[in-house]
Amino acid sequence: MHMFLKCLRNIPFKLHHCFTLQSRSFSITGTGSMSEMSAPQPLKKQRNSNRNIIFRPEDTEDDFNEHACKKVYEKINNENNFVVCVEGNISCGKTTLLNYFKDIPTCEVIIEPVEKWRNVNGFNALDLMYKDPQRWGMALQTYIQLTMLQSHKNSQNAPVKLMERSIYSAKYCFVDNLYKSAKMPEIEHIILTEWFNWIIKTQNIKVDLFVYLRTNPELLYSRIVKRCRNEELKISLDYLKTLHQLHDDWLIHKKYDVPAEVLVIDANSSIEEMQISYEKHKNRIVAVHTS
Ligand code: TTP
Ligand code: MG
Repeated sequence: MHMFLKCLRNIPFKLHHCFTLQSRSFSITGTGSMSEMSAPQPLKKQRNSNRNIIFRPEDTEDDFNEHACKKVYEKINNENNFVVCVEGNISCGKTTLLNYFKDIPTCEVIIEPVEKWRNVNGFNALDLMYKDPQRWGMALQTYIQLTMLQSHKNSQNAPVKLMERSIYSAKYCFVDNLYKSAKMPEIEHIILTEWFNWIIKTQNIKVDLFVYLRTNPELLYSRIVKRCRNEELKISLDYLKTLHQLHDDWLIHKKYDVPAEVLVIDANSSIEEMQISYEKHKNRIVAVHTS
């Protein structure tokens, strides 16, 4: 609690912000930092069902990000738990971004359950899928859909929950790609889609912001070769280009449902340069200033 209050003291308040931690609620209004504020007021809970999609292709990255940032603050103002899903092609740096923010006290980080996919009671479902997608694509994607649902539904223990991927990218990018590339029979695609639609309709999956780490497939290919995850040695540049297009179609061209704002970050730089970019976007992603 002490750490949390210390952290709140440094938040710049242009708007009205509300956070809840465990049973305590705070409402903070004004234009200075919290240290200049009067004692915290009890939180009046408000709900906002507005899920506007705000990206416009003509926006520059900064225009767009400013717009997204305003929406993010409005969400935090209206709902005191905030969920961010970090998206992007294989090896674009999602885990690295999550690790970078994991020590912020107001932030809870959920790393993708890829280790579970590599060990399903002793079976490596990821490896099986790469070796024979026609045979094992359905099994892997069913399991991924389950584990992503579990990550979404885990109780939230901090004001900001930062997740690697979402149930949406598993469906719109990976499941649909298997089907479109004739590696998944139609009946399996229909069944997975029915499952997905039912989950979305009934399970109240909350996402407030997608952070899209957009990276050139050529660069991803060289990173995948370097990091050398055994299962992924079969990945081709063409596969990465197709997935890149699907992420763009979903998060930029909005060809599929995008149930939250999208913040696009160019992720083509070195880790050191990316850290500068994370700092630049920190307030937008985790909605706190700790510096
Ligand atoms: P990613 O979900 O892209 O995770 P990553 O750890 O590789 O990415 P980053 O370096 O940015 O943190 O992929 C993990 C592996 O799982 C990868 O081989 C692709 C595969 N995968 C599927 O086959 N189907 C899916 O639905 C998902 C989400 C991943
Ligand atoms: Mg990862």
